[in-house]
Amino acid sequence: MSEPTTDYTDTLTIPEPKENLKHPLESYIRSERFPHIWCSSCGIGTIVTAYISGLQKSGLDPEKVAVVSGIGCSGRAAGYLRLDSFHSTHGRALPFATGLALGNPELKVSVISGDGDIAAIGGNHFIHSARRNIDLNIICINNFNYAMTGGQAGPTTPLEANASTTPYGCYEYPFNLPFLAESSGAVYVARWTALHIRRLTNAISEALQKPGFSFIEIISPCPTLYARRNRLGTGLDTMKFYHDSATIQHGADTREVDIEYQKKIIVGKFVDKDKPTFTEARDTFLNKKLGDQYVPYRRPNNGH
Ligand SMILES: Cc1ncc(C[n+]2csc(CCOP(=O)(O)OP(=O)(O)O)c2C)c(N)n1
Ligand code: SF4
Ligand SMILES: [Mg+2]
Repeated sequence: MSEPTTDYTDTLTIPEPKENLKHPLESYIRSERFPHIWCSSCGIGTIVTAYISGLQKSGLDPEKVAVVSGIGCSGRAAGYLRLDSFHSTHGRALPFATGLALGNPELKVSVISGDGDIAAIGGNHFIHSARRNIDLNIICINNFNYAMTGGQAGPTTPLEANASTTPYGCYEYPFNLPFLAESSGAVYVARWTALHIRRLTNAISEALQKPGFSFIEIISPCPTLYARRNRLGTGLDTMKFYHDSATIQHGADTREVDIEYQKKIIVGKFVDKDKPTFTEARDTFLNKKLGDQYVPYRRPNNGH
């Protein structure tokens, strides 16, 4: 008996959009690039929506906002946002963003990228950008693994958690990212999960308006790799876990917000302080030293 054949042609045809039927966030999302690459019930899409809502709430002119990312599932966010954006090489989002922010001080520059990108290969850039208080807004999507490349253990994988490179469980101590950010010099530090959309949106709005180095860690479900390998269920099960395990503690001491495998997650706004940005510190210092001889950098007026 011959194998039954199935014609998938119909299901593979992407229907033409009906006239006037647009994505509700069309002005902020490059829907012409859809379908996107993210798996069903991944947390990244929800975070991108929160970013757009936070941007709208901040009142910033989208023409004066740019988004930079490195490589990874999270890094794809930059390409789907209808803003000036750049998908840089793995771990190098921060140097690119620094150049952009210093070259055009009128821009507010966000970096939206993964835990591996920001805290592993880009870790050195991270601590030095925070130390210098560069005017950047960092959104770190922490899914506890290098997702795009197959679920390897990364700098935030909790002890005991299973990853493709730690099949018996992770034995490397993970970073506590809010503590790393604060101790390196960040002026705004918060942590939320992909479940806390309203609070996350407010945090993004606040961070976008904050001069200096702001950092938001967002714990996000990766059902395809991290959750599957650890038998934690679907993305929805992960969200349920966040619902039951997250405790809001604004102003918590960042030394005490480590994340242990499948234990409580402390979230909230931990740090919000004022300090001169890199540019302000440079201008004040050189003005004092050089007086009238010092001419602060101004973007050349090239008609744009
Ligand atoms: C210099 C360099 N090293 C390694 C890679 C391979 N690589 C691409 S994405 C990725 C992991 C990304 O992990 P993360 O930043 O946590 O993002 P996620 O995919 O988890 O969202 C790696 C190692 C690369 N593209 N370039
Ligand atoms: S592999 Fe994980 S992080 Fe990447 S899109 Fe799929 S669910 Fe999301
Ligand atoms: Mg990751």
